[in-house]
Amino acid sequence: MSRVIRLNSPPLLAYGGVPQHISTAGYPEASKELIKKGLFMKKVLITGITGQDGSYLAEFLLHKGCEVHGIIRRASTFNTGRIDHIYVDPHAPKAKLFLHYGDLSNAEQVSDIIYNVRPDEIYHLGAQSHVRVSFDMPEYTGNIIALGTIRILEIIRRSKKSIKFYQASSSEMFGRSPSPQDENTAFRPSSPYASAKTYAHWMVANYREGYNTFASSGILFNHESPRRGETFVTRKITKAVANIVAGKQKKLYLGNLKAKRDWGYAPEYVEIMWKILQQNKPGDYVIGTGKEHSVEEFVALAFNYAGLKHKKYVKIDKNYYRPTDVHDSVADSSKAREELGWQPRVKCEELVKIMVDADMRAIGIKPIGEGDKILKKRFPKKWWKAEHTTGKN
Ligand code: NDP
Ligand code: GDR
Repeated sequence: MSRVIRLNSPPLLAYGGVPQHISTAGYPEASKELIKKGLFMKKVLITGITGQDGSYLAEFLLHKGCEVHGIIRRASTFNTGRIDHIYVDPHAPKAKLFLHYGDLSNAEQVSDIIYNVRPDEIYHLGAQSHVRVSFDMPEYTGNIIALGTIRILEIIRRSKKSIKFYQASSSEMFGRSPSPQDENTAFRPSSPYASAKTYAHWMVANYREGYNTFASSGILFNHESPRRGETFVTRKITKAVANIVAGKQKKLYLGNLKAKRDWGYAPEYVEIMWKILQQNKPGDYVIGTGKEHSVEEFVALAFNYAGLKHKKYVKIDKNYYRPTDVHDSVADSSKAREELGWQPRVKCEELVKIMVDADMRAIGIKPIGEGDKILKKRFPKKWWKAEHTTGKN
């Protein structure tokens, strides 16, 4: 069924209405900040708000004084653990965060949400984001990542409102192209996930060139945090270390230890997403630290930090291998450095400590504490309130 989206018509109040007041609920920095930066009541929509990046981004944009809307999926168990600490009842006069049920597989639903919210900016982070899982579910992964992106781009194109669009592109699109990789490196995707992201990435470029859509892509390299999903390798490792110290786990089963990745710290990466959309012109930006480590090095760093010898605990399970894997991956972020002032503050060795400390705290044992010190030193004006998925600090 075709549907005409008239974003210039008055907003519908189907979702409890859009409050027309300013609130800085829990974010006292926001009022000064939003006046200074001219972000007065900017309305943003985030797909994937319940994920690692979406949760940090929501917190960052609230801190910036925006009214934040997010799309969540209906689930039989709670899937809002990463944003519970910023959620307030939408009826509360100070509410600035609003959640809407939707799924990226359903264009009509997504268009209804965009029509109702009338956002100034859309941050499109929703995805089946697990590369290994994409080999098991290639069609679903393509539907959500590739077609899900097209669905939103089409809604923007048909609307009468100018909406800036951010696409969560991935270093996985480079696949086996030699490192370091920049905006001109050829894409050689080597998984269903990477192929779907590449399709979406090129469609974003098409809409930018063909329809003048303000659509930008951040080609982000791996970024991690205590809020990282527990089946991604870094979090799987840091959680295992905490569990082993607590006597709750005996072994850690992993796949390819030789693969290398450029691992950064997630809160820094969501700050740059925002910055990408504040530029005068849309474009593509490669974002990473420029340093790589193997999975085995990450393992050794995490176990050593806790005073453990990793070889005693780590076992290989071939089931975690992928039919094709990316062997190494290093960003050349020169363009972002020059145009956006990108300068990552957290090194991989420090990231490991931040994550192990958070996992220790989460299971109720005393953290070693170096990670906490790194956070204090690097982020004196820290804008996020919870380190961990559960919101516990
Ligand atoms: P997560 O897996 O943590 O979060 C993915 C989000 O997408 C979740 O909110 C999830 O909802 C939502 N989602 C999944 N499927 C659907 C669907 N069918 N409809 C609506 N929402 C859906 O990913 P990250 O936060 O780590 O990554 C954010 C984005 O950035 C992703 O697009 C990812 O591919 C990309 N990316 C990530 C990098 C990284 O290192 N983290 C690097 C480069 C790109 P639910 O909570 O219900 O599952
Ligand atoms: P990646 O992250 O595939 O780079 O995608 P992941 O942490 O899943 O894998 C990194 C590397 O570790 C190897 N590995 C294992 N991986 C997992 N998940 N589990 C294991 O037990 C294991 N053992 C070894 C993998 O083979 C791989 O080489 C992430 C996601 O966030 C994507 O959405 C994003 O686009 C890219 O980063 C950039």
